[in-house]
Amino acid sequence: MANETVKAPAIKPEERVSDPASVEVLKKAEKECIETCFSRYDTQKNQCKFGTSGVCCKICHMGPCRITPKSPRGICGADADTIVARNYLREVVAGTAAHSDHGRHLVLLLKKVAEGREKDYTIKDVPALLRYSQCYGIKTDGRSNEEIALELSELFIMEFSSQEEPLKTLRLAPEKQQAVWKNTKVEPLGIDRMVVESMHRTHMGVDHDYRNILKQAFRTSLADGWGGARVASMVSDILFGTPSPVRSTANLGVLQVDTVNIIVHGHEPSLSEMLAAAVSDPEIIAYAKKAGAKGVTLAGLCCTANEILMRRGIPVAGNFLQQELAIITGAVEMMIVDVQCVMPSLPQVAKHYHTEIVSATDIARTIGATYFDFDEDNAYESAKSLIRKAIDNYGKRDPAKVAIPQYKNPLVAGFSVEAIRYMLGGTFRGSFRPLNDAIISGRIRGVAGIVGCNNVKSTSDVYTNVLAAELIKNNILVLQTGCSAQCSGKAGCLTPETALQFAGAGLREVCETVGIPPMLHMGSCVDNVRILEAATEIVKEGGLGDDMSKLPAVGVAPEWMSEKAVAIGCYFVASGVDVVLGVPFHISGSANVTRYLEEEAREMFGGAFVTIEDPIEAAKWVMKTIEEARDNLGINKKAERKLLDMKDRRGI
Ligand code: MSK
Repeated sequence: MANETVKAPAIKPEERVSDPASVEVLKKAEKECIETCFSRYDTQKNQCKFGTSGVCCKICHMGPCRITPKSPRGICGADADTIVARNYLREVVAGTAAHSDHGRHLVLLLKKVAEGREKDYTIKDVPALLRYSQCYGIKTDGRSNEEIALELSELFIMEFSSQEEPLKTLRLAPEKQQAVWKNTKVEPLGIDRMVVESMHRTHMGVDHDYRNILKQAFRTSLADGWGGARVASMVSDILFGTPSPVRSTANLGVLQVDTVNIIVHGHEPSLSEMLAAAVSDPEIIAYAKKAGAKGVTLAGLCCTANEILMRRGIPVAGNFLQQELAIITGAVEMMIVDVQCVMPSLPQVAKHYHTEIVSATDIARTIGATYFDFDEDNAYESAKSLIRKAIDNYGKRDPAKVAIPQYKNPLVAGFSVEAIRYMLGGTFRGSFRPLNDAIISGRIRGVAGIVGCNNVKSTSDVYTNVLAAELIKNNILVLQTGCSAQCSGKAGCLTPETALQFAGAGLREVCETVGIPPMLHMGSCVDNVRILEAATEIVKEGGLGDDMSKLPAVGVAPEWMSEKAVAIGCYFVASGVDVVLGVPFHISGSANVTRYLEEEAREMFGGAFVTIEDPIEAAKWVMKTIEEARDNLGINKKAERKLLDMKDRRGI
């Protein structure tokens, strides 16, 4: 069914997306007149300047008010600083709420497992349970795993509800960071309390001082990074296993023409883990064969993909901007979505094919999607019944509409902090010492975390891939998460074999010795906390300062788009790490807010934001910042900086 409202595209597919699989499918979409986020971007191109500069206030119903030089205050008297800061805090609140609600769901699942109320979920990783329990001083000797898990889950529940006590999880940070948070009065109380208080403070007529509002933004974000997201990551490890290096493949070419293809998309691992287990059940395989398929291919999109990639090596069909494209291959029987980053357009795209969009989460429904009431208490059978429904759709596939691009690349993922520690020193001598020594000696100049989404505002994946290549060439170890890690995976840069060709000599030597790639896939966007965990380990190991703000380390969000990314950026900055944004915040309408986030934050925390929309310029800034940190630490030996030329980049 062609959508006749779609106009001829003004921009070539190659300018919208960079990987060949996406180019191919986008051409198919245009040929079949199917609307995608890319064509809708064309219709939204004259984006509201009041919105992009953050000066539109619709917090009360006297408005909306818009700030201009001629009308510098809204009806209530709020100026641009107040309005921009309030809008910004609300973004941080939404991001924190999203990660933390994900964490809450997992904590409640852990509690049910501990109480023996779950038959299909178990404590899969007992060492993780013991490791994390000991972090909180929970007694482990002589107690059953269930007793320990129950106490840990109850402690985690208190992290959400604590009214007067700061989060206990803050104590996992280096002591200096904890002191900074105490002195600057940004120690968060319970996660839920922070979210509620921030919403209260941004209600009409409450907090109007932009500095006070922005300080609350950092405080709320800490309830995410050193609260809800950190808890989510730890509980995932306990229930589903701590990731360790695993090989897989990425890009739309992981779909297969002769199997039933099921894609899981979103963020939460509880259903996708069960699907990953059930998909190879002999009963399911037999059912698929009876339907005329060779079997069932399960693949992932966005961060649900990362969760099951990291633990099970399930292939990645694509990242954020490929969710509609996956359906347009015509070869997807079912896309099962949970929460976050799921486009409401999916059922609209799916109606051109036989694909069924299934929402398996009551809080995330979309018109046109089937709602499936996933029964967590009978999870395995529930997952199997969903897979059978997908298999039933196989017969409805129209072979004439199927075109799977034959592009996919091998990758290695699964670099949890535990895995990195093990790789650096083995079971008995695992430690971050070899990494610290490599940084001190200058073979590795520093570390960059490259994280975040795709955004239609730039050609997808380009910024991430150019930046990452530039940095490893200059001996900077790259840690990645989220859709950004999937960019590198699709580009073939997440294997030791390919990426080492492009790494600088020092980084290559270390990576070859230890057996790791120079770009490490550390997980989903919730797992950004693993990067902070790694930074904490480096600080604790010694020799590189006693504070994360002193480390030769920078965070970059090249193509970010979600409110979660705003919260993530804030908790990195509040942890002392400079953050480069490839896409600007909606704050340009207030010079004071901009100055606070780009300058004053550094005085408080030792880190700040900078916006650099060009990847080469960003690489130069990261290298400069890392060298300055090395100078300050007194460990610098001058290294040759070599920027990639066009030939190198094309090679990558
Ligand atoms: S899925 S938040 S597009 S990384 Fe985590 Fe990707 Fe960004 Fe969603």
